[in-house]
Amino acid sequence: LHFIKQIKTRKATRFSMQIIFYIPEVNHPQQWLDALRAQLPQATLRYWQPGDTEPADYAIVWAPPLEMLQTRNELKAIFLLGAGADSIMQIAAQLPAGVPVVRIEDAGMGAQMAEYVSYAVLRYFRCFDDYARLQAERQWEWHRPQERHKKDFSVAVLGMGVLGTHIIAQLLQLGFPVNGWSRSPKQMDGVQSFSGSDGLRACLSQSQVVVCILPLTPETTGILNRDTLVQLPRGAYVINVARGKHLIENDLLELVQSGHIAGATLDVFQQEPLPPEHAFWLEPRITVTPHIAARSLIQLSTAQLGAKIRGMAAGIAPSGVVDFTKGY
Ligand code: NDP
Ligand code: OXD
Repeated sequence: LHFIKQIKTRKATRFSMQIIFYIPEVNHPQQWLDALRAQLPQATLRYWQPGDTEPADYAIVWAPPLEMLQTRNELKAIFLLGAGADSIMQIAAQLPAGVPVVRIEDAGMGAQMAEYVSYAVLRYFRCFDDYARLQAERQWEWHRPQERHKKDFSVAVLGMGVLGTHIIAQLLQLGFPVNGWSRSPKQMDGVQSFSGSDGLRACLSQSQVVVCILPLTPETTGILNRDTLVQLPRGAYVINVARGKHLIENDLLELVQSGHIAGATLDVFQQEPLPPEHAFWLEPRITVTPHIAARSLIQLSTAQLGAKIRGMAAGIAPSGVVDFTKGY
């Protein structure tokens, strides 16, 4: 009987799905592991430690050490715990060839992004940033530039993918005209669609706010720079919720100081955490948040991962596979 049990256990171990998992300690790995185990009770999940070369079917990762993935040709997929694939793309050449990389799609991030951006746009439209400064000076002052009408306060949304679409829907609901820019032209009700570099110029020149929600790729790195930002009308605003490397920070600072850009709300930076000596901290027209525009939510993200992995095990290809040629 003991012998039969042993064979059964061995078989179960051999045939059970093996998943290796890694996120940096600060991101609470245990909470993620517990939620993933609830989603995938049939799987054997382990937190990857240096030196672990035991086989695995899937890897679920955020900011993984290269050593974890480099030689794992046996993987059926690498799942990211976030929407952006830029950091994994940086090590793409060293990843096992042919293993798909799958990112999180929405899973509650769309709603968070829409809230963050709407809040910032309303703040600028209603001049709440000016009132905050006036309060600091104890000034009771009606600040009325000219009357502002939403129809004259267009928002350019760079990136019309999963998250950009949520932002656009919310802005339209609030009554702001939206100009969208994407690689391929889009048909979206109520949105003027632009693409290409001429399209970017046209899109910016008719927008009072620019929102960046692009993936970081070689083509989009540094896309918010002096040349593009001066295409916005004087007094426009910048919101970056994508990646810090989209923005040339000194160019923005100079344009804010010259008055061409009236204010900026930035969630992402060239260097994170933003160094204490960075000029953005002390510039009253720049609002800084610590990369929180949209967090990967544990319950919704693990539910999505569980569904995709169960689907793959049943032969269904997952959505959200990163296109290595496009870089996102
Ligand atoms: P998607 O891949 O769904 O959408 C990307 C969009 O960008 C698409 O519309 C795409 O065009 C467009 N695009 C890509 N390259 C270009 C280009 N060269 N020129 C014009 N348009 C381009 O991504 P998501 O919406 O899911 O996420 C976007 C980014 O948001 C992530 O990559 C990540 O960096 C960032 N992010 C930031 C977070 C934060 O908290 N700050 C949280 C989560 C994500 P097309 O439709 O034609 O393919
Ligand atoms: C992401 C992020 O890409 O959190 O998901 O920035």
